Formats: sequence, C-alpha cells, structure tokens
Amino acid sequence: MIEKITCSKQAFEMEDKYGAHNYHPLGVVISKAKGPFMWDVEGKKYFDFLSAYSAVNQGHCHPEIVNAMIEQAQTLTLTSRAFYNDVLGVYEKYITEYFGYEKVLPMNSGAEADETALKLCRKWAYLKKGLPENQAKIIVCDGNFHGRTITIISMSSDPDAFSGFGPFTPGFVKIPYNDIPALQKALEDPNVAGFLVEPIQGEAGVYVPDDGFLKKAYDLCKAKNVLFIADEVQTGIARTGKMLACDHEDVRPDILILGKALSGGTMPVSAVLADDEIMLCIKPGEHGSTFGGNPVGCKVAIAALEVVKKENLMEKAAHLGEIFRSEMRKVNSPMIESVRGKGLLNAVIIRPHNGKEAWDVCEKMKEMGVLAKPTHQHIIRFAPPLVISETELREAISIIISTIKSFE
Ligand code: IF1
Repeated sequence: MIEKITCSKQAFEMEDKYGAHNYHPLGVVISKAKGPFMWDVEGKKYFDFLSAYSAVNQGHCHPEIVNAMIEQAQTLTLTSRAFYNDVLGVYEKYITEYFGYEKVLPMNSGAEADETALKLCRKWAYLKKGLPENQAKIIVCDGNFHGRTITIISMSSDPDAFSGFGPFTPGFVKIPYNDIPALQKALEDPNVAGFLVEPIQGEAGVYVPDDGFLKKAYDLCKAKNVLFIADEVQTGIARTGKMLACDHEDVRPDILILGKALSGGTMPVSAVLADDEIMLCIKPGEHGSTFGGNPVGCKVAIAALEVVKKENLMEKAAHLGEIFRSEMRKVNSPMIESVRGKGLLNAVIIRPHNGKEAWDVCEKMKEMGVLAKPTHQHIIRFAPPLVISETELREAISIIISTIKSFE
C-alpha cells in the first residue's frame, strides 16, 4: 500500500530515511499551492517568496498552463526525436519568434541547457572561428551558478559545489563578476570562444552588476569574435521586470539559455536560442535528449509564455519590485544591512543580531506565514510569483518587517 502523508513529521522522517541528503530544506511540508500562495499538510497558508527559485513566475498551478499540460498529456506525451510530432515545430516557431532568434534547441533542465550552450559554443569555435582542436576556452565568473553537472561544477568557485567531485572539465577561465578590466584581459587570449554570464547572479546572493556591465561586456566580446552567452535560467521570463534581464541594457546574447519559468514550474523545460550561424554548427546525432522538445513540455511552454504577455508580468515585476525595495529600505533595523535586486528578484542582507541570523529569520517568517530561503548564511532571497497583487505584496512585506523587528 502507498502511504499518505498527513502531517509534517511524517514527511521529514520519510525523506530523511529514504532520500539522499543533498538538501537542507526549511521545515515546512507543502501539499498544495495556488497563485502566490502555498498550504502545508496541516492546512496553514503561506506567501511563497521563493517561487521554486523563480520557476513559478506565472504563479502556482496556473489554470491555462495546467490545462495545456492535461490536454496534451491525454493525447501524446512522448515520441522521442526519432520521429516528428505535430507539436514541436509549432513550439519552435513560437519561441523563436517570441525571443527573436532563428533557432531553438529544446532541453529539459537548466543545467542541460547550460551544457548545450557550452557544447554549441565549442563547436562554433572550431567550425567557424577556426580555433585549433580542443583548445577552446570559455570565460566564466566567480560566484556563478549554472547547475550541478560535472562540467558545470568545473566552472564553479563554490567549494560546496565542486569539492570531492573531481577530476574536472578543463577549458574554463574564471574572472571576477562585474569586472570589465578582468574581462578585457581574459579576452586577449586568442583561444577564447565564449563568455558565459548570469545577468544577475542568483546563487551568489542576487548580485546585480553595475549599470552598463552587460553592454560593455557584450561589446568587448563582439570586438574579439567571442560569443556572449547569457544564462537567463533564473533571471529570464519577466522576473527582473523585463522579458530578459539582458533587455535592461538592450543586449541580445549570441546564445540565450532559458529554463525554470519556461514551464511556469510545472515540469522541466529548458531551451537554448541562437541564430543559424551558431545553431547549425551542431549536426544530427551530435546532441539531444530523450525528453527534450516533448509535446507536453512544448504545449506547456507556449501556455507559460502566453501568460507572461497576457498578464503583463514584466510590468508587474518592475512595479512591485520597486515597492518591495523601497518599503524594505525604509525599515530601521539593526538586522537589515542592505536591500538589493531588480524587479521581483530581490535579496535582503541580514546582519546577525543577538546570535540570530538569516536562517532564524526565515524560520520565524515561516511561522508568520511567509516562506523564503536563506543563501550564504546572511542573505535572504525574496522572489514571489509575479502574479502576486500589490495588496498581497504589501501584506507580505508587513509580515516580513514585523518578523525582523521581533528580533530586536
Ligand atoms: C537547486 C541557486 C537559484 C540557475 C542558473 C542554471 C541553473 C540554475 C542561473 C540550473 C539553478 C537553482 C537550482 C536550485 C538552487 C538554484 C538557485 F540558489 F542555486 F542559485 F535559483 F537561486 N542556471 N538554480 O540559477 O538549473 O538544472 O536546476 O534546472 O536546488 O540546486 P536546473
């Protein structure tokens, strides 16, 4: 018989006993969610201020996305790419027109899309740029987060991410984030093929680069015939107040990586977008995935992207983000060191007070009805679904503020 979880403790115990211990979740067991809200198994209601790391930008269980999923799931779920199906081409046309690229390569997870972009960049370097075999280098930034595969952790500067998992994939050059002179210097190496960058670093703690950084970086790459590769897995799809975070600086990446909210948080759907000159460097048999471009994922992604435009989520994120940061910056508390972010991707930097730190604040916020997750001990990320209303946001802000105040 398959058991049913009816209280939190049961879930804690089962996961602890039968699951790998590769996460340290907040002690709450969610059993249902809708829009910006989640409910735990005991029936307590919360504001979701994580949005599954920005995968649920369109809000939980958005009816249009869920319906697209159900309808397609009842008709055709998977053909693999060994055969054509009657959905993939429609999706490919839709998403390439939506983002303004000539081609898309569909994958599932964000990490897979990042891997795809790296392969594509290397292939392009050998076929088009004319680099000698196996010599291509890709510049990455300290503090990056692009996923968990061995190649991706080979680019990481976080010991938790890479320690004990070597040997690593060579071919990456690390420079500090938001550092134009360092990029300029690294670009002097003629074997550099690409520059992979997050327009805002998520894992690093919502680290927003200086205005103009992306544009300058892009221009420097262009001058050296180096591909500018943007990982917008977390920052894309309206999260920062524009469709893409690169749009803030009118930068059009040579390779664009999307994931997470591409499915509105319903299933893994990721994508790599580029023009023919780059994308056609990969030939049949050279890359792919069983589930990449599956009909359910395609239908879900179309619905998820439709929702973003129909519900004006870009404008909402921009407007609500201003409110969040200005309200939080008004708070006079010894525990708030600073507030930063763009759109609804924000972080509050917590100064430990009376031995209490970010984790304690998150635990207390949970009790008060707001769910958020600390990162790097002293940072709390605040990223609600973009469908949250202004009234709801203000209610959540007052809960957050009174929680922080309660530690004084
Ligand atoms: C976890 C962070 C967020 C990403 C960017 C690729 C991926 C991610 C820019 C990989 C994934 C996640 C995964 C999540 C924690 C998380 C995260 F704290 F680590 F940085 F979102 F803030 N590029 N980000 O942010 O996508 O393969 O996971 O689909 O649990 O590891 P994925």
